[in-house]
Amino acid sequence: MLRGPAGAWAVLGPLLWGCGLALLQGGMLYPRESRSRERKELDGLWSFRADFSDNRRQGFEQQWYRAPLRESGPTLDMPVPSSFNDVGQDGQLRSFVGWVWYEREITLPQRWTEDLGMRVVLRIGSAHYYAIVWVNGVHVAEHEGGHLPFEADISKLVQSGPLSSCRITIAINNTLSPHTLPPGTILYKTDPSMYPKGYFVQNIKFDFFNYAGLHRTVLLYTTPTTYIDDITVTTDMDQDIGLVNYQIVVQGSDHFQLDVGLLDEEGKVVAKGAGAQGQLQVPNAHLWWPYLMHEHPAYLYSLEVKLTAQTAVGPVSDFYTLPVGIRTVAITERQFLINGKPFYFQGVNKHEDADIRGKGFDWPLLVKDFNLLRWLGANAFRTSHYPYAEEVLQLCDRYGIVVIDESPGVGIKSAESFSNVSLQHHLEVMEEMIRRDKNHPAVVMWSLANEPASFLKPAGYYFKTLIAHTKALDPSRPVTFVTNTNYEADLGAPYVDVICVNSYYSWYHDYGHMEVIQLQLATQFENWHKIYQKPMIQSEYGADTIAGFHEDPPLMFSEEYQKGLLEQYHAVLDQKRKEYVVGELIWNFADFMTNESPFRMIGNRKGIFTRQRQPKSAAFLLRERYWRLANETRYHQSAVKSQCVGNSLFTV
Ligand code: GCB
Repeated sequence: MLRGPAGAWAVLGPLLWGCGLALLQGGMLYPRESRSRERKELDGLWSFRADFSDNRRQGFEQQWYRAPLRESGPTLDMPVPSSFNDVGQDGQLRSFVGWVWYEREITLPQRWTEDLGMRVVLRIGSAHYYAIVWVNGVHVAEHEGGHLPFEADISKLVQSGPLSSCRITIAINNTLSPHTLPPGTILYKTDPSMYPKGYFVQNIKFDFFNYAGLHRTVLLYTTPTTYIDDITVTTDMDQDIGLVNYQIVVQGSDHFQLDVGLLDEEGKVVAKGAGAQGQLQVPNAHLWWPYLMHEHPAYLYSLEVKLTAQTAVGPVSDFYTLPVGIRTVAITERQFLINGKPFYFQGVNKHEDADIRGKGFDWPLLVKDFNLLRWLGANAFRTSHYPYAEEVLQLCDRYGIVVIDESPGVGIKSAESFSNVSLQHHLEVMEEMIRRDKNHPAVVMWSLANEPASFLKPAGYYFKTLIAHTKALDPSRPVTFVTNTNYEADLGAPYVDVICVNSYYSWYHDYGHMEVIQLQLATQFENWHKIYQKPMIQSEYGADTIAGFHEDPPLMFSEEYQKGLLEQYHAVLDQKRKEYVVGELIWNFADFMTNESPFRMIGNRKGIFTRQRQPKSAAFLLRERYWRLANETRYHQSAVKSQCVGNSLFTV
């Protein structure tokens, strides 16, 4: 959401939020280079300062954006992308709540500042949580929400006169309120015998560290002033003819022509069209199949869009290429169908989380994670508990890893967080999320929230409205939210397409008693299914495990206990997947950082991999299971074979 001027925030201070509904304008196409578009990444070292003043408002009072940051006080070097929390040696910065300031001076190519037919756009991939942006001291954008991109057209600013450099200042506030997503509260501790004056803490109801900063790439890109603003693609099948429906939005001129071509992986044009919307037909289409479901999974076509426009400065062309996977998604009472075939989610829940960089995007980490997923035989993950970087979804498209795309609706626990103010913000977040992720074939379902207090009275209206809105924005995908509410008390469940349930039997209760898991899990499934004849996913289960701790017979926190617990779950899942259970997602792919608490030993240890991505015993167990499940379908044989070289266990 883009907002008005920054003044109000300076007055309200760091710890208050308001969430008015702004109408979402414009597209959010991933910035790709093309014959008409350039991009300049601004990753690297930025100048940085946290505003430690009592009211956290000194930066606004002294207008730090007006002049280079170094002129208003000392600065630190801060890497982008990265969370600011873990790169330093200062414990106060690690847990800082309030405004931090980032600044980068850049030199623009001369053409960008002189060519009035060029549009220069500043794009921020993710700034957690609230961000205000200035260019050369001029306010250009504000955005609420830490996991989705926002942009500002800065052409006028950079083309207004001779310019030697361009200064970008971004103030970011990680304060959460009952109406933010995720929600949080600021608690002032006022007992003078225990706390110094003004002492406060930020309370959250979710179990991951509230990392903050510029978490994803900041970049500049260009388009012509008449440009392709948005493309929406949906796909279908008619016998063996693939149908690609497209809709294109152009900005900058009403007099234009659009030509589209669909290219196969060999670069051959397989269909052509013209105009702002239409349907392309692809005879004998290669479908986009999930990993291990077909010998050639994740087939991607390229939709090449060419815009030609007449403008005051003459004819202009813009080019944009979008990867397209042709696939269908549907559900029955007992199945989740991809391309008409039953699909079983055998996968993980993840986090964007790693040592030092926190939630900062990192290519080596990403590639490692995808290699591990494929080694594991996982075909799916949930973006618990917020939308991940666009590059993550691009890799899912390329590798056939199916995604349940989750909004940052985690920790919605109080009645206040179900209020209309919160709901309006959540509606907007879904708009932003769908606008960004709608064209990814890998995304097969939207998840609106994780473990909300969906037994509270306002939850019924909240989820009914939110789900209807999401379906109106995207009628092509099922919608869910992930629950841990009792099946009889859940007021949101009637509106979801797939029931996703988290449970921690023999972990958060019946400690150490793995013998009760099978009974409790079977009862859980049966109870839900009795009321709602809908497909179900075990969306979380797991046990904290310290890598290298061994106890036999198994004790909690040992590798043996994690394995044993998983095996108990699997025994029931193996029965129920023959009925209506359509997936299992382990909690969690890797250990991750949390707030400090006596319940967490340097973070959450439920990973089957450590935070450094080394396997615990459970990873081998799950690997054996997932490859065995894959072996049960007949579509994947050659993929399984190629993965099995040198591994007799999985030879088919
Ligand atoms: C859950 C939450 C997840 C936690 C997990 C745990 O139910 O959805 O965010 O990390 O339990 O380990 O407690």
